[in-house]
Parts: sequence; structure tokens; C-alpha cells
Amino acid sequence: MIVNKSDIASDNQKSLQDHQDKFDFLSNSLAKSEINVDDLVNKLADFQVAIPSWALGAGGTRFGRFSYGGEPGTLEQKMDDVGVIHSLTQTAGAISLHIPWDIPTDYEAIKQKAAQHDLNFDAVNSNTFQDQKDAKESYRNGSLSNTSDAAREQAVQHNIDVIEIGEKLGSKSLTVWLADGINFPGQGNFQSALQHTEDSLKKIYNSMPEDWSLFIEYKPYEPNFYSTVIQDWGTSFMLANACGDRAYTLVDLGHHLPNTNIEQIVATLMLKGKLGGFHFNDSKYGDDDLTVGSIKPYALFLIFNELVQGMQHNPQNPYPAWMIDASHNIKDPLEDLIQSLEAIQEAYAKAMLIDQNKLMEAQAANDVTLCQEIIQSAYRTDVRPILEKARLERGGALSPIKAYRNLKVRETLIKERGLHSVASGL
Ligand code: LRH
Ligand code: MN
Repeated sequence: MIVNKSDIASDNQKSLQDHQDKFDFLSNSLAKSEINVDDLVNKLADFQVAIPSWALGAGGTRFGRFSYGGEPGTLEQKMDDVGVIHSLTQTAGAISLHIPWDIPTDYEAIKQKAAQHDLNFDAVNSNTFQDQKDAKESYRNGSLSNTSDAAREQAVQHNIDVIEIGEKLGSKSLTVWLADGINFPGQGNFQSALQHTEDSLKKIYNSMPEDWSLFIEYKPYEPNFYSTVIQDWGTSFMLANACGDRAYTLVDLGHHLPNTNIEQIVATLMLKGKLGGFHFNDSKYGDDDLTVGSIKPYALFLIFNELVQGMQHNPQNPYPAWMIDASHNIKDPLEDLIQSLEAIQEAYAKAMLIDQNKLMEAQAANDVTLCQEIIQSAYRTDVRPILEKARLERGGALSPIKAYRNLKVRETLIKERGLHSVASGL
């Protein structure tokens, strides 16, 4: 299914005037605070978030999976679905592949498909948390940290294979997330597990092309429930420093113990030039992989406040990689991803309304109330007309969810693929 610009334009017609009225009102009120709204629109339009190839079908939990109908059964169909999301939102210009769930069979065809949908290949993800059927060694007791030399070598080689796949597609980064850990006290030796992991990551890092980056993703628990080798940002930061200048920490918002101050972690990593990127999602309890901004939108805003400040004041940190990492147990995966993109753009736009210099002055003066007033007035501003303008200017939908439904995308996908097609991934 292709959603073309003329379909979107005709669907926008009925709400164009209402959008323009709201946009003009917002521009005038922001102009009073010397905020150039066109600048915000351009920054948003350039802001592209990668869609995870493993989150285009109905996910599921160990308690069950509810198929959604019309799911993409091939990598080509997954890219078509990312193409639909990008056509409507104009902010999903990249896909992040997970190997071996999405090994391309025909690289030229896949690259043509990407060009057709104006998509780039963001980070490729390795998978040493599942055993492949023809694998010689098992990852039951870990991969890069495994006590078995053979198992570690197999896991390192897998990451090298993933880099080669990424190179053929034009990707420039590898994300490593390890499930490695233990379930019981005494089951393993913390120090040898960490040392094995560091030595293995160095082998992977040294096999990367000169212009590639390594993203090391941390997680406190699951699937191991007593200890995880790369459990927190500090461990990932330490390993990234041990690897080299092009190794960074990747922050998955769901990978924090309750009430962790993630915005402080972001500020710290940017100051040290080690923030590689994000896996955006939201959560109430654990790694719930829920729609971005659906549970803690203010926390997401505070994270973007640190990002905007860091992008203005930390040239030592590279431009972060923006990716979503969610799974959809009960919602239409494409609608869920569209809502997540909206929440990310909204948090970014609100954070860009903060006068960072005024805020730093108030912080230096310890004027606590003024600090709060500066950030909260930005948060309380309805920035949606700016998001609409950014989409409209690139041929996207004023309201992507409404357009998705008006254009009967899911119904068409079910007609094309049937009710029982299943997407590989989570
Ligand atoms: C681990 C994780 C990781 C992916 C997986 C699909 O929880 O966040 O980023 O490899 O989800
Ligand atoms: Mn993740």
C-alpha cells in the first residue's frame, strides 16, 4: 500500500483553514517572546526518527499475542509500512533493522525500496539473546560475557556479520543490547562476566569501519531477574570509554528502575560526549514498551530540555540517533508508531520554546520559582500547529491518525496481506 501526496492533500483540505488560524495565533503570541516560529518548523521538519523493523506487527507477551491483520510478512512489506508512516508524518525517514529477524535477501531491491519511500538505514541491531536454529553454541548462559570462549567468539562473529549487512545497506552504526546476566545470587562471577563483555565489545569495536559508531544499550533486568551485566548507564559509559571514541551509550527510556532521573543521565552523557542515541517508548512499571508520551509526557519534555541545551552547548557530543523501540500488544502498530512520533515531536517543540539563556541566568541566581515558570510555560504551550505546519510543508497529513483512518490503510493492508500474516520481531 502506497499513500500518495495527493490523497493526503485532499484529506487535509477540510482542516486547512482551522490549522492556519491556530498557527497564526501561535506565531503571533510566540513572536512576542522573540521566538521565530519558522525556525522551529524547519528544525522539526529536519528531525527524523527511525522506526524499528521489529515493531511493525502485533507484539505480545508471554501471556499471549493478538494478531492485528495485514501485518508485514517480509522486510519489503515492513519498509512499505514505514513508508506509509513517513508519508503521513514526514518524520519517520529511517528504519532500524534487527538481525537475524530482518536479513535482506536482495540488497539492491531493499535499497530501491528504501529510495522509493525516501528512507535511510539507521543503526543495525545484533541479536545474541536468542539461539538460532543452526547455531553451534547456545546463549542460555550469556553471549559476550559467556564463560565459554566458543560462545563469546560466536557472539562476536555475529556482531561482525551484522556490521557487514549494515555496510551493504549504508547504515553507519551498530546497537548492541545484551540479555546477559544471571537469575540467582552466586550463579555467576560479576567481574569475569564484565571483563569478558569488555574484551568482546573491544573486538567488535575494532572490527567496525572507521566511520561507524557503536551504541551500547543498558537495561537493569529482563530476561534475567537477579543481575544484568550491562545494567545501567554507568556500566555502558564505562564500556564505551574502554572501547574508544566512536562508542557511545544508548538510552532506552524503558530501561530504568522506577523514578530514575533520566534527564540527568542524558545531561551527564552529553557533557561527557558519550550520548549515542535513544530508544523512545514509555512505561509505568518495567520495560513496558508503551506508546511514547502515553504515561510520562512531562518526563519526556524534561529529557528534550536537556537535549536542546546539550545540542546548543555540548559540541563534544555527536548528533544523537533518534529511534523508537516499542511493541504493540493491543493497538494497530502503525497507529501506535504515529502517535509515538507525534509525542516525540511535541516534546522537542515544547523544549525548543525554552529560552535556555534566561533559564541558565535564573539557575545561576537560584531563582527557583522563575526556573520553574520558564520551563513550565513552555510545557503548557500547545505546539501542535507547529507540528502540523512541519508536516504540511513536506506534503504530510495535518492529522496523521485521521488521514490513516480516512484513507482506510489497515483495511487495505488486510485486503492485500490477509488476516493471518505475521511480522517477525517482538
Ligand atoms: C531490549 C530492547 C533492545 C532490542 C529489543 C528488541 O529490551 O530494548 O533494544 O534489541 O528490545
Ligand atoms: Mn531498546
